[in-house]
Amino acid sequence: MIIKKAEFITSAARPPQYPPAGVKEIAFAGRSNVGKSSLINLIVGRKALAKVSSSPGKTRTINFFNINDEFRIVDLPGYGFAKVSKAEQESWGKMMETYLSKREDLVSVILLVDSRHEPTAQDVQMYEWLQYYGLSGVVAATKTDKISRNEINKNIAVIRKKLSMDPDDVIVPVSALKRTGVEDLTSIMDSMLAEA
Ligand SMILES: Nc1nc2c(ncn2[C@@H]2O[C@H](COP(=O)(O)OP(=O)(O)OP(=O)(O)O)[C@@H](O)[C@H]2O)c(=O)[nH]1
Ligand SMILES: [Mg+2]
Repeated sequence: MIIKKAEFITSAARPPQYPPAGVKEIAFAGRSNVGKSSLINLIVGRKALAKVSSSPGKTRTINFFNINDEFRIVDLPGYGFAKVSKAEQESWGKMMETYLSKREDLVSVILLVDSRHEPTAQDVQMYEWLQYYGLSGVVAATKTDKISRNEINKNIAVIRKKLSMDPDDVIVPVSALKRTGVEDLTSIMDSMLAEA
């Protein structure tokens, strides 16, 4: 995958605000602060295309990006952010469920989990949910720059177990800081788009 063009299209909460249908989409999901927006920026080679913040909860709506006029990358708002009200959690749930279950152009979802920690109950729930809808493409284990190579291998085994992944389900270690894992991920994205 060679990124020649990457641009923000729009930010949406409800289907009428989504960009027009008919273009394949790959979405990035995961806990708030896990590194979704940073990874998207790394993939597209733009420092600040998707907004990144040191405080969790930066991405609150569904953000659509046009890539090469060929497909879209979709940055989803994160879950598990403690400082949100019950009402906000509910509206997040509705927004996510509507997009993930009804969007026909959605080819696959890349689920990000933190390579340092055991997946949370919400990570497990999200992975099961994606599998149920046939959307679970690949898991990316983020922020691997923060741990040693040994720990990465050990933690990946834990993540696989906790998410009940099959041996042929793929998990890609990535670091937006060290810029590693991107080629593995983009070649998987190429296959997702080719097979869709
Ligand atoms: N060390 C390190 N820090 C990272 C990495 N990826 C992201 N971060 C940092 O983690 C924080 C959160 O990153 P974001 O990309 O905004 O995370 P997000 O998943 O989009 O978060 P929400 O929008 O709140 O859902 C920022 O301070 C990033 O700089 C990484 O690979 N390594
Ligand atoms: Mg974000």
